[in-house]
Amino acid sequence: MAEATFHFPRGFLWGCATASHQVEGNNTNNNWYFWEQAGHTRHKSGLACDWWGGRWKEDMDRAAETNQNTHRLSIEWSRIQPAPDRWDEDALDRYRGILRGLRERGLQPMVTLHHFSDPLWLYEQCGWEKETVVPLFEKYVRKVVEALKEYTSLWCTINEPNVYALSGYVAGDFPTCKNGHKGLDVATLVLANLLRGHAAAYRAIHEIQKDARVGYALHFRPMLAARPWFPLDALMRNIQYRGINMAFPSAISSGVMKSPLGNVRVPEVRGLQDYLGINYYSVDTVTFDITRARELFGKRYYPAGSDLSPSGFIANIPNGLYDSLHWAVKSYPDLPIYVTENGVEDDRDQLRPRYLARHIEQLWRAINFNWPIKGYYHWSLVDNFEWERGWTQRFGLWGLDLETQARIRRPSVDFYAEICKENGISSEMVRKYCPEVLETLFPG
Ligand code: IFM
Repeated sequence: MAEATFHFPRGFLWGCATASHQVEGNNTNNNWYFWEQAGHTRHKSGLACDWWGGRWKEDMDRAAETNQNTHRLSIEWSRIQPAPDRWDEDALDRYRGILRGLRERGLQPMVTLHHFSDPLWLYEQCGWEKETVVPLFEKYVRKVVEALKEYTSLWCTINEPNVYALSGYVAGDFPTCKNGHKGLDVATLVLANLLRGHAAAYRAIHEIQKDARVGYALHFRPMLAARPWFPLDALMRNIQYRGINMAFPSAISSGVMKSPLGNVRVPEVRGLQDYLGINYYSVDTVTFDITRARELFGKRYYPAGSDLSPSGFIANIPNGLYDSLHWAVKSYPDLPIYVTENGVEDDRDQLRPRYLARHIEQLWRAINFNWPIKGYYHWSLVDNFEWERGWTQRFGLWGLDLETQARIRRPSVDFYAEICKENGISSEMVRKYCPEVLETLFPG
């Protein structure tokens, strides 16, 4: 077979994504810390990857030495504003140092302002359930952007608002207000406030920094009806699809948030995004299930025979990435798109190389239609704290030994390093790291 390479456009961004609570360690002043202490998570975050203790430096060395040219990280609100009336200038300095460190290593920062964690004081006031959160979030955003604007103009206001609202208020896996508020009605309220927060942040950032590019990261789940000919499966698929995927996109397109409980007007958010971030992991199959009242009678699952990650959390369905990007470009023609997360939990690195290869191929397919896709962030660089699932899932290119903080170089480190260096993926690489999919990617 002749060797071949799928090339990416010049200047394409290749990196990894992380989030403050998942990597920093010793984060003891937010809702997740409280949730962990109350015993709602499989493990505690503890030292995590010890970035706050300084290990971000060695990890950013790793990213740079393996040819990455960008990194997406998040700022921990509870560190910047430990109490409603107090800013922590040292914490801001620390983040300035981190972003400077990224720049010195040739890594363009994408900075997320909210990634699932809220300061404890906000949590105690039932945070995003109340519209009063909006000016508070805006104030925090202004403080951060003023402090960090020297180092980046690429901002992500809120990570996966749909996951934040639904995992908390519907599934009960994420911390909700201390009084235990739950239900789709509260989730809808929270989503509307997150939209208002996004709008306020978008305007504030642009006021401070004229050339800012501001967007958010949407966890997007393509969905299929289990039996497309069966009206109840098709209906459930549509309800789940709308409920999970469409709150933010519908509101940003039209000023009206569509939810399974009806429409909510959020006119101030209309048109407010400079790019769309897509977090893609897998595709759900949906069937009608009379026992799932809380999920509006829709059961989401992976069909038997799927290529599953070790805990069954993710199925390797690469064309779902293409479909997600297709949806994005149809919804917002010409808007730049970033794949702000994509990856798989796999402590033994058996699935990850072929997951990576096949998703990069789908990305390349999409780029060949001239869709304006600007970068790809792998989730994640090093194993990090996986929320309610604790340390049971290992998403890192690098493994983490929790006892010693040693990083373990998985084969995917070198595979991704070759992809970033080549700015493409070649048949030689695939033969070396995941020969089982060589014929799929490079037939003949
Ligand atoms: O770890 C999470 C991340 O915080 C948000 N997106 C999905 C990842 C994997 O579960």
